Amino acid sequence: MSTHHLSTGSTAPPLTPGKLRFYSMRFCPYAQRIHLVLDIKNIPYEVVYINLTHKPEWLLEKNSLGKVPCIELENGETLYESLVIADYLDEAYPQRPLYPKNPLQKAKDRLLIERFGSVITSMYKLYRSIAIERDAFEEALTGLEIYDRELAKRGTPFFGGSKPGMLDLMIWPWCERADVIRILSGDQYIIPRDRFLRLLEWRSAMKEDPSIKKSYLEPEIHTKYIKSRLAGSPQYDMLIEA
Ligand SMILES: N[C@@H](CCC(=O)N[C@@H](CS)C(=O)NCC(=O)O)C(=O)O
Repeated sequence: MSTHHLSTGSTAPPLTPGKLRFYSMRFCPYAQRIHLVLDIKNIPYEVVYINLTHKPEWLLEKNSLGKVPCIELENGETLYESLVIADYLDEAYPQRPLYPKNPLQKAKDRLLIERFGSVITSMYKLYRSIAIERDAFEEALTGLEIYDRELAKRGTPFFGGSKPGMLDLMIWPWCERADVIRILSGDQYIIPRDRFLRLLEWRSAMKEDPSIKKSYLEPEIHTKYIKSRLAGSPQYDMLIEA
């Protein structure tokens, strides 16, 4: 499969028998959630990358919202919305279960996945323009506090215990990108170590996991992509052109 992002006027590549099809965009954090689940569970899949500025006409047939991530099954059925896809994959491919077995613990993990939405909102405010606001940074840090406390409470290196679980994977893409704001706007946007000791240790441990390494990109690369987006022409194919 080509790593080039397909755009308007392209034709949808035919499905490969026995392979799950995943429509993605290399820099989309929601799509990364799905790469992480597929990689950690070792599910065979093929990726079709989508240019989201000049979308292929056929994308709307796969996802009427015109967004990635989206998956297509062998029978042509499609599913979209990262959290829905992630839960589907975890149930449909039972190897390496990602949620705790205990229903209450599972519900609590889901709650923390839902609540991470407010951190995502604050982070997007930061990236909306290069002239960022200190308030949005503080807001993002405040949103992250419950995750640091939760790690302390669990006393394990990952939210999932000794290995990353669904909660780890669903919040990771934004944590991988957390240093972008420092690179864009300076050292006053360093995440304070004394306030986020556990979360920063968790981040170091996450980076070492072989499945997480598969989709990992350095913050400098994310920054380059985000700058291109802020300038009005996202460089989707930046990695293959480099
Ligand atoms: N709630 C969706 C969000 C997905 C999303 O916003 N994807 C962006 C790329 S990062 C997208 O496809 N944007 C294209 C558009 O909105 O037209 C999910 O969780 O999957």
